[in-house]
Amino acid sequence: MRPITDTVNSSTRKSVVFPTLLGSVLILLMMVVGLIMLLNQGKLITISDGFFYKIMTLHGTGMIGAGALAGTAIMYYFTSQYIKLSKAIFVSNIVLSILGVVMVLIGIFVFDFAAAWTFLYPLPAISGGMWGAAGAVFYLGGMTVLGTGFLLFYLDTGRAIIKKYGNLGNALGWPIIFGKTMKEELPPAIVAGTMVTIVNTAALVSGASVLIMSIINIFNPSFTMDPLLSKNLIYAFGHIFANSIIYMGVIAVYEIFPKYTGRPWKVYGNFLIAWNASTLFTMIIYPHHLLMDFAVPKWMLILGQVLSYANGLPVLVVTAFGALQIIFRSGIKWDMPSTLFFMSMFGWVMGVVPAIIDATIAINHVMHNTKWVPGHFHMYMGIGAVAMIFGFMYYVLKVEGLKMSSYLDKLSFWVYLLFFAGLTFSFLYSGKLSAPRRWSQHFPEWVPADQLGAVAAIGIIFATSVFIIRFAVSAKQIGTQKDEKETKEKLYA
Ligand code: HEM
Ligand SMILES: [Cu+2]
Repeated sequence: MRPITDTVNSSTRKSVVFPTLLGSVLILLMMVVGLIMLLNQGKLITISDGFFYKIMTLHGTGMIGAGALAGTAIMYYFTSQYIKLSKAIFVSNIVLSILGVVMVLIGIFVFDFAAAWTFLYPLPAISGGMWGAAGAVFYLGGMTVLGTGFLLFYLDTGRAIIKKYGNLGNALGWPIIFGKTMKEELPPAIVAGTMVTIVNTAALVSGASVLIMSIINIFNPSFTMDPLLSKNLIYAFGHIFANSIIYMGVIAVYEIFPKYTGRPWKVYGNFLIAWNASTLFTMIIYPHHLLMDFAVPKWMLILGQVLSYANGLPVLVVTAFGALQIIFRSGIKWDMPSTLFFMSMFGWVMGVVPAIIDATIAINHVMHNTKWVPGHFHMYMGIGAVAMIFGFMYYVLKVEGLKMSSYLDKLSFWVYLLFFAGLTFSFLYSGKLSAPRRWSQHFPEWVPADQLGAVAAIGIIFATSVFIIRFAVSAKQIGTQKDEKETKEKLYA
């Protein structure tokens, strides 16, 4: 069997364990929260509406935050082989994330904040008596602290990339696109990492500006802002930041399949053009969240629709085809990391289909604000992005030569895939029945789909627990081996 190794040093390997584990445990807890929401919508339990909106706020915020934290661990891990990143900054992001999460939790559970992760202005300040200033300030402040940690991380990666490649254009392969050669080696991991660095810096700066303006507005209501501008800033932030989780996860896809197949993944013209296009489009297509806002200029909405088609596809195609080419007749060994990563691409491809449907203005007027919307993003988030995080956990066990699978893990893989497909199907089906999203109470016609979703959630929670326990029991041993040779010997044994 081919040995699977990388050139990540043991200290870096050790430092990704905690954020990956923290991210995945938070994801597990948020899944339980999701189950509670479904049980309530499916009339199997009864929680108050106020509590529903609190946990809905928690679930949306927590999933994206936890996914992004684990995503930065993946990005840090693989790009550290090519650029010199600051471990202190990586750790600061983790510390600030924890602080931010605690503030968000206080805002929600101590002071009853429940305006959803979208914190649309002026809702945080005008809650109709549901929560006071303290709840909003803790929540918005917590988000600002979280965002600051991530911003530091991306500024550091940007610095390290520029140090090695001279500028970000080089790291996006502009010389190669224009037919020149580059003296530095340009791995796909760096191209993807550069894209994420650019788009997330833009996302976090827009997010921070609207968060801070909202906080000022709470303390001083005479300071107001244009609600439509604020919505634009919020969705620019939310759209980009959520999508970046997949783009960070894809870094692992580029790194791992070559190791499994012995075939290198080289950058080439169309690959680079795809990533450059996505860099630009990811930042400007967020108006697809505003298709129902008649006050938005029409040209922006059309741009949102057209470029949404153009956005995800190029990178998806170069990634999915690239992977298939590498895998085809390679004699790849299908174990936990390789199957999870393969599934993640499948989930990503599948999830983009209903997403594109929803980004079509004519259809959006009918489907938007139905459960169709959470249906599509649960598909590429759950079967796509989050599966990449689990794949990464198994990969780290594998390079370390630690025990990685038994029949239980393999069973959990299938349970995860089938039940997550079931969950997303139940959401999409609710959408078809016109069940609105974000409603605590559902009409009897919508209830069976919610109950099906709840059953699916239980399977997902079971499988996810198995993945996490597998990683957690061996976590202490990761990064203790000093010598790469030793790892290899273990792998051959
Ligand atoms: C067991 C797995 C999961 C279950 C049972 C679940 C359940 C739910 C439910 C019931 C909703 C509310 C739907 C509605 O509008 O009526 C929701 C919303 C949401 N979920 Fe999940 N979910 C799961 C996994 C995930 C994952 C993996 C992610 C992302 C990484 C995620 C991100 C979100 C987001 C962003 C929202 C939107 C919240 C909002 O509308 O403000 N969920 N989920
Ligand atoms: Cu979007």
